[in-house]
Amino acid sequence: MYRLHGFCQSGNTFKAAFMLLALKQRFECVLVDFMNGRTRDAEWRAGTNEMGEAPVLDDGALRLTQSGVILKYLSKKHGAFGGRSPEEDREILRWILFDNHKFTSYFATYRFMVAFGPSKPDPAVLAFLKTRIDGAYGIVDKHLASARYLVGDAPTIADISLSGYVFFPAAESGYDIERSHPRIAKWRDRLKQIPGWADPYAVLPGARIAPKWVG
Ligand SMILES: N[C@@H](CCC(=O)N[C@@H](CS)C(=O)NCC(=O)O)C(=O)O
Repeated sequence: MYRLHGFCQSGNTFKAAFMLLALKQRFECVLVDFMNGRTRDAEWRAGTNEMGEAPVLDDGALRLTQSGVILKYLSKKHGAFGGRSPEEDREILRWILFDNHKFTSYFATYRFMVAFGPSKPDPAVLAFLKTRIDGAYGIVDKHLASARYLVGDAPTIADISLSGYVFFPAAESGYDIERSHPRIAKWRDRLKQIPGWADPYAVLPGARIAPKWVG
């Protein structure tokens, strides 16, 4: 059985969980107590992930980190969600790189600061991040004007990667994609139809936290 290390606020962890659910694979969750600094712990880094990040996936003795690597590994191993040609394979990588650099990273940072951060965020930092989110979300929203999925005509690991954070409640980020990016909202709703999909808070470990600084 797979072991997925992560926590319920983590959309990056959800990317791996969504893939495992869609593949109908059983997995056990290992809570990473991120909110109390676990990923900064030297012992955790030495034993689990030198990069100090969740998710981490164990497949027996094999330990994988970086959601993109995990998705690619699972896609190859189970022969699913990998696209239908070498061209689609390259496109998938292109979107996963864009996701890790821009689509997920700014949004995840913004949401962490406004929902779960230890102190009231600096408005100038939030304004900067919001500009970066608007840029990345605008690009994906435009792409989805003529496509049901990011690559090809069926869901791939590109969709699973970019959707990691779009299933969380808008109240956590104050970012209402139904209003700001309706094509992303519709794409999110299509992805929810993939058999196996479940709400991140229903499948990932850890306690829910009420948003702290939104508004
Ligand atoms: N590119 C990484 C990002 C992972 C990531 O940033 N994970 C967050 C939790 S959602 C984390 O552990 N952050 C620790 C830190 O930035 O110090 C991936 O896709 O796996």
